[in-house]
Amino acid sequence: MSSKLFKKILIANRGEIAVRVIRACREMGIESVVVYSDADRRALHVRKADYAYHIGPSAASESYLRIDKILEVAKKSGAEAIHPGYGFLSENARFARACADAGVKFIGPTGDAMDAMGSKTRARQAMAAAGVPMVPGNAQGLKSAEEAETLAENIGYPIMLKAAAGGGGKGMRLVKSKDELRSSLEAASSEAQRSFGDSEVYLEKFIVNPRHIEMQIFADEHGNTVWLGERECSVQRRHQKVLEESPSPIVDSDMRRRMGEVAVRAAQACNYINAGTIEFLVDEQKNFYFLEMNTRLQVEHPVTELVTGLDLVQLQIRVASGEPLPFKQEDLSLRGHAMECRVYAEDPDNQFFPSPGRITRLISPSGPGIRRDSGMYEGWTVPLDYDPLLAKLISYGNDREQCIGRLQRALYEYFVGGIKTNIPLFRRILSDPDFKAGKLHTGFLDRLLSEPQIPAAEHEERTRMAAIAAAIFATSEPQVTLGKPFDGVTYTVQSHGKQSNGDAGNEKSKWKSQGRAEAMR
Ligand code: MV4
Repeated sequence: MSSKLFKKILIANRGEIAVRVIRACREMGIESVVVYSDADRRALHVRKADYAYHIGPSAASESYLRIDKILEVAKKSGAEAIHPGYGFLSENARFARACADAGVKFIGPTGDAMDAMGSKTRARQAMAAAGVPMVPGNAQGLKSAEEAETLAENIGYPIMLKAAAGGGGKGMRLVKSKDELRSSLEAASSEAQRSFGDSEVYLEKFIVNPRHIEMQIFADEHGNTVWLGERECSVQRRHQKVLEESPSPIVDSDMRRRMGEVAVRAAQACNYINAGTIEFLVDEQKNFYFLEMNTRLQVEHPVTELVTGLDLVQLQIRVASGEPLPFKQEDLSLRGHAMECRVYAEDPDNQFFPSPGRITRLISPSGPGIRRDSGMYEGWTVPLDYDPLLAKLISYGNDREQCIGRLQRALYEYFVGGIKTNIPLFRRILSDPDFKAGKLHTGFLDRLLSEPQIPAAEHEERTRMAAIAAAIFATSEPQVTLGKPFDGVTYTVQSHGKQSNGDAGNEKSKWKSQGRAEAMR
């Protein structure tokens, strides 16, 4: 089977995803080549790869987005295939075609499949033809305000205007009544023109408090397409995902199979190959509607890996080298629960401003059910030039409760010094009653962030008191539990018999108590 596999792969990306692909290559006995910019001379992916080539200045437009430079490195290094990761050139149809023209295999779908899904109106037309359920609306660009008024009247307000070329909420407008329609149409259309160079706007019924749930699919070059379960991605801020999990707390096996079959049909409708994701909006009655397709491996792929037991990056490489999928739909089973926190270099106490700088101290969690996909290391300086995703902390458990418990525990172990990260935000999310009950929608995080939180000073004071109390009690009691000082976390101290014999002056036991007190923080 492995005789046809590539010998050398170029990774056209950086950060944790470049490291993730290097790991897959190494496990498969494939050599890895990476590219890097000025800002990334000391980046982790450069240190971990077998070969690294400098391709230009820090600005992505002068380095990671330069098709010519990347293909030149492919040629020079003798790489037979390119993995694009996510972001950068991963969904660029021109790049996929340029790779094909240069005789380098693009590890992903064809440029034609990307184009078919790139425009939302075109995707809606193709999905309608394939019988994929969609939010009521139109599939052509709006030609006039009169046309928009007639369509909106038929669908019923509130409606949503969306840019055909859109994504990430740009060029999107909620319209509650007819008298807002004209001005919103103008605003959406000029924002679309400014953002995407394409003013085309269409219209959909507005879904109240939707969930964002997506289905992973995989297709080989031999006509086999499978679905690999869903990811619940409703915990978002400004259209940026913050936490994802699989399975979704509201999807049962029947709904999962129906969503999976629809997703496979959607993929087949555009002759899709390799890893892809169908995004759905799910309303409060659990109806699901096609939203868009992501034609790449996604940031949150690890949660699917953990519940399926598959290595999606290795599977991408195998499929790109022409191998058939090594299983059928009926061979797959989903087990347990997985959850991912996206650790960003940003300050949740200061409007999530980016927090670049040197990582002076790094203490990373591990232990049962914990996986970390990280692009940082102690002593490294986080650059300002790129997306601030530092690492992903992923937990796995037999069920959602165990998964959350392990993640909470790992978050308390995590310490990143020198810069601000959003780690404290996850502690808040995971202890929220609605979150724990699985009551999520796309407005969940905005609601949480609008509520007052326990002031940091009070939190620190409680933690400090707990640590001091633990250190004192540790010398006298066999085991002390100090209630719940914060967020439901119990501070427990294990005491050893030998230390509790009143030998307070013993230097060694004093050090040990301090060590434990420190560990409580
Ligand atoms: C919607 C919607 C409600 N109704 N469409 C936002 C980003 C874009 N990809 C789709 N988005 C939405 N489309 C209809 N017809 C609500 C959203 C939406 C949203 C969707 C997914 C994840 C987070 C979101 C946050 C706000 C709004």
